[in-house]
Amino acid sequence: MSARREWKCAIRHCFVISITDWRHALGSAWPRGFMPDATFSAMRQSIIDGAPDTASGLAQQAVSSGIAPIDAINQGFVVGMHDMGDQFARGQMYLPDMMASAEAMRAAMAVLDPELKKLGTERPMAGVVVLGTTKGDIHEIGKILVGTLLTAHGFRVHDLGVDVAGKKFAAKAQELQADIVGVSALLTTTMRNQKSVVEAIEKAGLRPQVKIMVGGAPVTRRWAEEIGADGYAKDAMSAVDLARQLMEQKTRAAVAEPV
Ligand code: B12
Repeated sequence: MSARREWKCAIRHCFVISITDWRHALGSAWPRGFMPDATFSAMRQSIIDGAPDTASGLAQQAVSSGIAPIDAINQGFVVGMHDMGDQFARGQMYLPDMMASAEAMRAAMAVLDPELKKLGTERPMAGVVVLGTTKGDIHEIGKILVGTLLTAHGFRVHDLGVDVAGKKFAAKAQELQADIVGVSALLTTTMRNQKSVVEAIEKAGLRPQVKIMVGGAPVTRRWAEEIGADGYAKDAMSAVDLARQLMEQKTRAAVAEPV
């Protein structure tokens, strides 16, 4: 980390601590479930600073204050990831900075992930999803978030990880008799490999029973249509809605054509 960034980081750390102290000083003066904008800004900043301890502390603070984990993620930490990406694109941040930000995001998720998953424990099984990031691509944060929210909403998710070839998606979908395959891509170069996944699933003869959804920052609805996927979702919450719609389509098709 550059000296300038380290210095900025130290000042911000004091600011975050003082926000936390205020929260304690005010005690119950803040209603449970309320989180001031300054805390969301501090979450965002902890990602830009690549500060895992601060990110983890703020995530814990959100949990103990009764904040919906998804709000902490979407209104705080993910905003930081997007800002980080913009600064990287403008040449104001470099690869090590981006890696530090990813580390901070992981620290926050380590606290928030179990909280999100708790929501799904008492739900009936909604469907089986095989999830992964395409070949050549190692971005995983968004995909993990999608998997967590699907799990929280009753889906059984098998995450194949990153840099996954089409054949591997197809083999796992066959083995688990998956309902849905979800393919993530964060690079304009690797989103092409989403098409290879569609082709591998077709080649394995699984297309009639397996729905395919795609996502990731450069992916669009139009791209999904172009490669023959069944749907696209822009974020993790929309991915849950999409997965539910795809399950409904599967059920309707099964009723229309009984075996
Ligand atoms: C963190 C990060 C990294 C980390 C990844 C760490 C990790 N463990 O994941 C590291 C440092 C490793 C990295 C490496 C690189 N990165 Co990078 N990275 C990012 C960054 C800053 C954030 C990505 C992220 O986590 N976002 C937060 C999550 C929550 O959002 P998300 O991923 O978009 O996911 C959401 C939706 O897209 C959707 N979604 C995602 N997946 C799926 C799947 C399905 C099925 C569905 C339905 C929905 C869905 O839901 C998610 C949750 O809401 C982005 C910038 C950006 N704005 O995206 C650049 C970015 C993606 N990286 C970029 C680049 C160039 C690279 C490198 C090539 C850099 C280099 N020179 O080496 C390498 C590539 C390595 C590789 N082969 O994959 C560029 C890509 C440019 C392009 N157009 O192709 C970006 C856009 C930065 C930029 N502005 O230039 N990167």
